[in-house]
Amino acid sequence: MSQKNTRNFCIIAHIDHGKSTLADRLLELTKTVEKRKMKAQLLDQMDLERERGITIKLQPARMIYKLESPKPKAQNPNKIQSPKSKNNLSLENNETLNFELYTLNLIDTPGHVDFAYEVSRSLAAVEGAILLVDATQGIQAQTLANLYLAMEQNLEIIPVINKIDMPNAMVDETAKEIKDLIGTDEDEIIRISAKTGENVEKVLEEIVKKVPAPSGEKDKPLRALIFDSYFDSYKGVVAQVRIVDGKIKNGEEIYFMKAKAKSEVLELGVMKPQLEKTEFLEAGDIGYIATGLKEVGKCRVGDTITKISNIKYQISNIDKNIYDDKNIIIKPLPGYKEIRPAVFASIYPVDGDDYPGLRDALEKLKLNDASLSFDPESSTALGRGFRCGFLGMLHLEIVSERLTREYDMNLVVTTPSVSYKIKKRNGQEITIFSPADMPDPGAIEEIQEPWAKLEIISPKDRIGSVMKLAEKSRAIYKSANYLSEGRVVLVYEIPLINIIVDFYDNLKSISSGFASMNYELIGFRAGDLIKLDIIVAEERVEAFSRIIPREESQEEGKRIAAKLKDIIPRQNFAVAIQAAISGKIIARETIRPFRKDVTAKLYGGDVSRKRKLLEKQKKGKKKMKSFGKVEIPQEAFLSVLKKN
Ligand SMILES: Nc1nc2c(ncn2[C@@H]2O[C@H](COP(=O)(O)OP(=O)(O)OP(=O)(O)O)[C@@H](O)[C@H]2O)c(=O)[nH]1
Ligand SMILES: [Mg+2]
Repeated sequence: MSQKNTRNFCIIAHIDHGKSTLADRLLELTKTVEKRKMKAQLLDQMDLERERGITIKLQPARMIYKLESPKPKAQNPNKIQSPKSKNNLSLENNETLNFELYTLNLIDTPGHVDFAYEVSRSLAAVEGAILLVDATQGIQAQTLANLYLAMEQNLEIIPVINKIDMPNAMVDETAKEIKDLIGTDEDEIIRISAKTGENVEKVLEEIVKKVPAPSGEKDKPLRALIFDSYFDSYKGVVAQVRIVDGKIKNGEEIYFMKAKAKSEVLELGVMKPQLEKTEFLEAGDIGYIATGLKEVGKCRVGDTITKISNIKYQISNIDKNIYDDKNIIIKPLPGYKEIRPAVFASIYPVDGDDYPGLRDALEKLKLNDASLSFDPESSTALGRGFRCGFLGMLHLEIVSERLTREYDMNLVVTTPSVSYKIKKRNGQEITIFSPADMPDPGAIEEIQEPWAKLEIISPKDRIGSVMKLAEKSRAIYKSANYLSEGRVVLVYEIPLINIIVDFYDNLKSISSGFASMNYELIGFRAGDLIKLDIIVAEERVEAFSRIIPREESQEEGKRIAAKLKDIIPRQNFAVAIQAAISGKIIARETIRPFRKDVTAKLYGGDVSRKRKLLEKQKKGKKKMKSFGKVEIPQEAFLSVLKKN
């Protein structure tokens, strides 16, 4: 289909405002998915997404839309001037039939702040964005954050109010909030129910009318932006691309401009959302290119794919010194900003032999999750593993789940931490990603921790509790502004460590779900921080060590010791749990001995049955890792962070 009849757009919103549900209705209206194959949030294709009811990955889908109303005059300025040609006649016929076909490329995006990188990459592949706002919630923190991202990309914004079918929908109030925010006329804002389908057709019409057609040129050398990728054991690396300029066909040789890697098009096509092969992709299209590459490191999101033939041409022309024609020289696309992880944790295989498998799994997972970072490390207690960087706690949880499910890994994930900058007395400056790496306190001049700017949107009547929560979390108040009559945007600066664990949960509970938050890193600041060690059965467990404010250390030490007493299973000897600072014990708990003998009830002498049961018991324990004499379950590492 012609580029002029193509529209590329994504749906952005705060978490749970109905993006994927709206995508369902669009797929239905355009008959992209057969009715019998339709299911709720169809574009959430990963098991994890379906189980949790949240979108984790961006997901493109291509639709063909038949616009049945007559073409608006402004869209067809040539009509009057152009002579009556055959072509024109057929156009006229078309108009009497009253429809025109459009290719719509939709990208559904996640709403959770931990997956914001998926949103920003989607935005770079499109010309427009549907800004969806839940009428029962109004504008929320990620509505603002994602809107600003879209505005930075100069996208056409189409505001839509969702969930108008709900009895507690505040449609007019929400319209007013949107008007105040982006200046659109209130009656231009489309009001829909993505659930019942009411008014959804209008959204499609508006996309065709308002979102500009892609502007790239087919005749220029190929430039395709990689916005996502994954590994397929048959097709190798599959890149999801937006073709910015040029055209690409099956079998052509391609070149990754930043990675400087060569490959060949094994197959290409579009996502509907399932893959559908096509003959070619050209400027304006969103599709996939299967490259056959097995080395996953060669394909990175943000890279530009071009054709080898273009590069050869380019090089030979540079050699001949005739590179004045700007159409010949191919510049790689700007790509994406490097993403900065906020949370770090180490991942180790329970069985040391699985280390190469874990490395392979992480590399493949990174292909599909560009915000994941990892570096090899080793520890005396845990062996060889990886220090990984994540965008937040949910991201960490999802990554370890995916490694377990998709790659069959049995893992230990250490207690998450932020990074710290340490100035030593000898003038040296280091960055550490785990409290275990903290130098001796005597050698430290200053410790700096990351801070964030925190934006909270809260109902007016909950501001008191929100402020109390912020105060308790070392936050510094900056400003408060009314978003509407009943709601306020509070801005704080806060140490990152204080928001990554359970701040969001606490905020939700004190506001009955009505407050929301967003944060961005603003840099490192010095603090009065110390390292708290945890000693289990005389053995210091580095994976539990934490860096915390000195004033909280007594209380934290006690809390963690008590918590671990509940989580670590009883052993057949007494286990002491101690919290210590610089070797000085500040809290102590004891786990009483006990061994659950599963064979006790098997009196009689069936040895093989007895052995089988013991084997089974051993297997059940596999998720645990031995630290000295004691086996510690995986969940302990995360739960020491959580306050309740
Ligand atoms: N009553 C009603 N419920 C809706 C409507 N749209 C979505 N929902 C419900 O809202 C919940 C969240 O919908 P999703 O489509 O998963 O929301 P989302 O924005 O894709 O969520 P994330 O991708 O995780 O950010 C689901 O339970 C939907 O059934 C609507 O128009 N009316
Ligand atoms: Mg979704």
